[in-house]
Amino acid sequence: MALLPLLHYPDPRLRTVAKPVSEITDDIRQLAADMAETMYDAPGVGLAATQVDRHLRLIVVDVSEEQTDLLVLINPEILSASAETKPHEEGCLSVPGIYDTVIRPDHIRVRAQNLEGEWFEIDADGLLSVCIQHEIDHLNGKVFVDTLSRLKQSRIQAKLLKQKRGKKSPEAERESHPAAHDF
Ligand code: K1U
Ligand code: ZN
Repeated sequence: MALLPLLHYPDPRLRTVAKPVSEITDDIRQLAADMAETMYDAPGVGLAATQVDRHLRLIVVDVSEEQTDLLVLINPEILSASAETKPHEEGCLSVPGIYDTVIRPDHIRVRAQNLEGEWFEIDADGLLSVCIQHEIDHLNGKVFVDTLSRLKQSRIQAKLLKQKRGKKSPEAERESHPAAHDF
C-alpha cells in the first residue's frame, strides 16, 4: 500500500469530471486500498479519486471514530435527496486548514458498486450524508469552497498561498519573490 500525494485547491486538475469505472481490475483495487490508507493517514473521513489525480468515479469514506467502517463506493449515484436541508461544517483535504458551513440535503439514498462489482444501495444522513455528497462533488469537478462568496474564496486562496510559501525554504521563497527580498 502507499500514501498518495493530494492535489491542492486551486489546482485546475480538481476541476476534471471523473469517468465511470468500467471494470474492477487489480489497478482499481490497489487505488482503493491506497486511497483508504491516504485518507486514514491525513486524517480524513473521505477521499475522492480526483484528489489523488486519478479521474475515475471512485470514493472512500469512513466516518466511524475507530476507523473501522470503510466504505468503497464505485460509480456512486445519488438516487434521491431529502427536501429538508441542514447546515454542516465542512473541511477538505485539498483545502487544508479551511472549514466553513455548507447547506446540503439532510438525507440521501445512494447506489454504488463495491469492489466485487456488485451494486448496493445505502441510506445516509448526518456526517455520512454530508461526506458522500462532498466526495461526489469532487468527482464532478466541484470543491466545497465554490459555494462560498467570492470574497471568502479569494481570502482562502490568499491564505493557502501564504501557507504554501511558508513551507518553502528561504532560497525557494527568494526565487519565487525576488523583489520582496531585494531590500
Ligand atoms: O474530501 C475530503 O477532502 C475529505 C474531507 C471530507 C469531509 C469532511 C467533513 C465534511 C465534509 C467532508 C475530510 O475528511 S476533511 C477532515 C475532517 O473533516 C476530519 C478529520 C479527522 C476526523 C474527523 C474529521
Ligand atoms: Zn474534499
